[in-house]
Amino acid sequence: MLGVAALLSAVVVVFGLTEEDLPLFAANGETALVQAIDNAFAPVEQTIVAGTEMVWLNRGRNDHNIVPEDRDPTWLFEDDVFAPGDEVSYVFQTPGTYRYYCSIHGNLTTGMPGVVVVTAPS
Ligand SMILES: [Cu+2]
Repeated sequence: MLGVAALLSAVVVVFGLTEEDLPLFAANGETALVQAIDNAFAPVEQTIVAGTEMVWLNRGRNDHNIVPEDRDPTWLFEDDVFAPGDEVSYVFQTPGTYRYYCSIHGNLTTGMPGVVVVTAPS
């Protein structure tokens, strides 16, 4: 029995509690929209269920970009600029809080910050 308990705790350590290790949820076919206007994201904060495709649409007259807080290239577009009328999208599969900003018009605290809050499916 002790062996089982030790094994279980080893599994918990291996599949620990960091954000990276939370489960991936498959795309669910739903979309949510954030508009980039001049110069802000609207809404600034968007909450979605994991598996939802986030779409950013540039409704302004300026170019914008989306730079992740952690500069993790696995979830976005760090060096991409999207022009007026263009859109970019990404399916968030892992619950968490994803802060970003437009580096053309600000940083995480001023100018054009945004955040996507991804919750686990119920
Ligand atoms: Cu911008």
